[in-house]
Amino acid sequence: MSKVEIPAGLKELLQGYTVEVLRRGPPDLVEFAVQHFTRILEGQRNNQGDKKRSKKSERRGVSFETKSNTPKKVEEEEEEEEDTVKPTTGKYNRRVSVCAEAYNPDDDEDDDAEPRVVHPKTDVQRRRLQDACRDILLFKTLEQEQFSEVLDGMFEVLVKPQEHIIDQGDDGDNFYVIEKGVYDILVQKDGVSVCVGKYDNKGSFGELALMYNTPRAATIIATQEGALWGLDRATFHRLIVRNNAKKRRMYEAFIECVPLLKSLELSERMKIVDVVGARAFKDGELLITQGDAADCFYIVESGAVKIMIKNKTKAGQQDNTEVEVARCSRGQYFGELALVTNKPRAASVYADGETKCLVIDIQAFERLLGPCMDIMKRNISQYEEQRVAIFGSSVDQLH
Ligand code: 1OR
Ligand code: 1OR
Repeated sequence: MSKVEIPAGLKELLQGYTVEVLRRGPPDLVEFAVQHFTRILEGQRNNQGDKKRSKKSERRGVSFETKSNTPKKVEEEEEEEEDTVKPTTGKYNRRVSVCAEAYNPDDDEDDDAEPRVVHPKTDVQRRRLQDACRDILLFKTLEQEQFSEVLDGMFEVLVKPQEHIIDQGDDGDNFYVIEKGVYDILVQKDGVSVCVGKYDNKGSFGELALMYNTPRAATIIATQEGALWGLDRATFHRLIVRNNAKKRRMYEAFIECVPLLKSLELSERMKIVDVVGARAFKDGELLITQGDAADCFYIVESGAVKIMIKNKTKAGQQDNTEVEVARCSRGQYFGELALVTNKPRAASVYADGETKCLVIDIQAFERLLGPCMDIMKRNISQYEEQRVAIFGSSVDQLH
């Protein structure tokens, strides 16, 4: 039998790839392998004497200081051409191909050298933009400086009724934040376009194709005149996708021990981390108001919340005092009931001490938490039993 020699370094190479797969949970293993090994190859080439490159990698991940408005040194000029990214402001300025793009945002060392895209705005525009972006979950874990770069990079897009902002299957060009307007979400099912939800004057969309280098997963159509703020793909990558790598490291351990999410694959849990926002609340702060319309779901990261329900008399009259019916602490969730039943919030929720929560919007909740629905529904049926125990059976049903 001929002796098979294992080439030096093979084991380490394969181990490195496996570790990265487990850390990042890429959607496509083959594509990720191409990107992973290409990066290693490029790293090896760069190590072989390219001084300029090694200077760059010293800066990697440290700051975003290299901006287009910073004068470049003569020695860097020859790189400038390949690093220049023209602002993409329209949906028709589409990228031709996305398949060679790196998936691992940590290794996007060239991102630092990319010019910072700035779309000038009037004071009024900037204020409107800031208002529209205040509650955007994807921006909630950015440092102040990154957030202001995002605002600089955004451009206004006015839309007309019936305009397709995004078409399912296309390459991703921009990410959009809604300033105003109502937008239908359509998804192809068995060749038929089905409306699966809508954005009503708030929220954001178009992040998935940019985060995962995938075709657009849904069609988004304006149902009336509206205003959006777009962020081009390169700037989204440089600021948001890179921040996601940090988010994954920050929340990986926590999200692993959230009981509700145990039945998900690691890669599915990481996709949740990619789209969550982190919010901090002061003692006594109101997170949810009973009777309000619902648009998000919460997981307690630290601290605790009190769930309060308006008291009802035996005759079913509501008085304004509230009764504490439950508490949630680290790892527990709340705010699912209204999303599952499509009804107003069934209770008010207050922070009990300084509290931090991860927040997921309704679209991501529906897209990513389907596999946990049975557990949630089982717990919801227990609310009903508790309700009878606390208030008796004469009051309205929760769902
Ligand atoms: P994108 O870049 O893929 C379409 O472009 C965008 O629609 C997508 O990013 C999301 O921001 C947004 N499934 C997939 N994408 C959705 C969904 C969705 N809803 C909004 N988008 N689902 C609907 C959940 C209410 C799941 C459908 C099966
Ligand atoms: P939501 O979207 O309705 C309020 O917003 C949240 O409080 C609700 O989702 C649940 O996640 C959470 N009855 C209703 N909501 C409850 C209850 C509850 N407990 C937690 N929530 N009951 C307490 C059961 C121990 C029944 C009390 C009458």
